Amino acid sequence: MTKYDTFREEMAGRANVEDSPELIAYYRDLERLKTGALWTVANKIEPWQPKSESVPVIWRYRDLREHVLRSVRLVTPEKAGRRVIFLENPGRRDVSAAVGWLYSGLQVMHPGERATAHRHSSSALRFIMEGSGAYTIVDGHKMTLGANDFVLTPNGTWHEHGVEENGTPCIWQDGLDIPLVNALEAGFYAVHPDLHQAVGFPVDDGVSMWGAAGLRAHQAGWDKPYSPLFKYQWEPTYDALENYAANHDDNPFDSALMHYTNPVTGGHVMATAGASMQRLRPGFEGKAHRHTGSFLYQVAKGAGYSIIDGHRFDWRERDIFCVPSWAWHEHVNLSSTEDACLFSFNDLPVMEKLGLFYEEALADNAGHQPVSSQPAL
Ligand code: GTQ
Repeated sequence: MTKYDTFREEMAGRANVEDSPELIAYYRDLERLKTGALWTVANKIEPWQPKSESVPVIWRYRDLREHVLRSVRLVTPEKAGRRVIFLENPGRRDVSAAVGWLYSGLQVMHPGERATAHRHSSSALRFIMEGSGAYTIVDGHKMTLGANDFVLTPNGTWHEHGVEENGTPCIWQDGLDIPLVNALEAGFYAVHPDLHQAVGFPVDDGVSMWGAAGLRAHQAGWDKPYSPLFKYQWEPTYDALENYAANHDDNPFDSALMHYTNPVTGGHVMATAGASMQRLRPGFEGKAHRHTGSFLYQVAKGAGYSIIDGHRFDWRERDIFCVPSWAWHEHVNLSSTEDACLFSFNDLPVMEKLGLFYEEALADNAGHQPVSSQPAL
């Protein structure tokens, strides 16, 4: 844990220049030369500590679901490319981000529908919310998908999604690093020359090659910068969490938290995005901490609430909420008998690789935030 506690909220040593007629004339001259005086912007561009433009938001599934389904009657996947309702953080409308530099949306498909294959320099992931018969094809590997399954479509891979004829309407959450890739001005996009790709391997072959815990197939070789295991199924994930929770003490902030990993490296699943599943034991009341990195959570199981920057957000299954960078947060499982599970994805690989990960626990008030009586946005 890195503690970064040297911030001071005083102006000593910081820019503090008052305007004068001469200075204002000077600034105008500088502006004409496409320049500026640092002391007019220094305090803004070098904040004492991370200052997220994103606000904590909860997207409740009971509000969203009917509108997601409504889009089925309004547009086809062929015309829309992707039939997706994206999540818009009020502080990040300019870049279509759900939080920080992360994009997210809810994609819906009816039985028999499929979207064309494409690839892009953004990395993508999906978390299945409801329905049966959904599949995705990633570089010729077809995977069947059910509720709470987690799937990768890493940057540069051809991918397409669909729902089998005998399936039911399917909804899943997409997560992508589109805002980050665009901020870095590195966004490429291509449609597959044949519009669809051939399935080149047995269905779900990746799970049998890479998905066995602690074992690696003799023939397996991999040199790409993302996990070769594209699909992480719910049942083994939940089993692992239950087993871990039964044999280890609670983490004070996260109860039992496990990260989806690249089986080759043990590290994050993709170069720019990490993902986790956590189990909050019955009655768990987490303490508050904060760290850099942006997080989007989906409630995979149960009900509870999170306090994020002093606002309480009550959640239940399928709700999605975000925790902006450096926002205090603590999670609570309301049930004294049932566990609650939170899926989340994040930009931690980026923060870690760039040496920008910082974390601290709330020291005051026994580690809990005071809760505002004002509603969140
Ligand atoms: O399926 O790759 O929600 O490219 C937004 C952009 C999904 C996708 C989205 C995308 C995709």
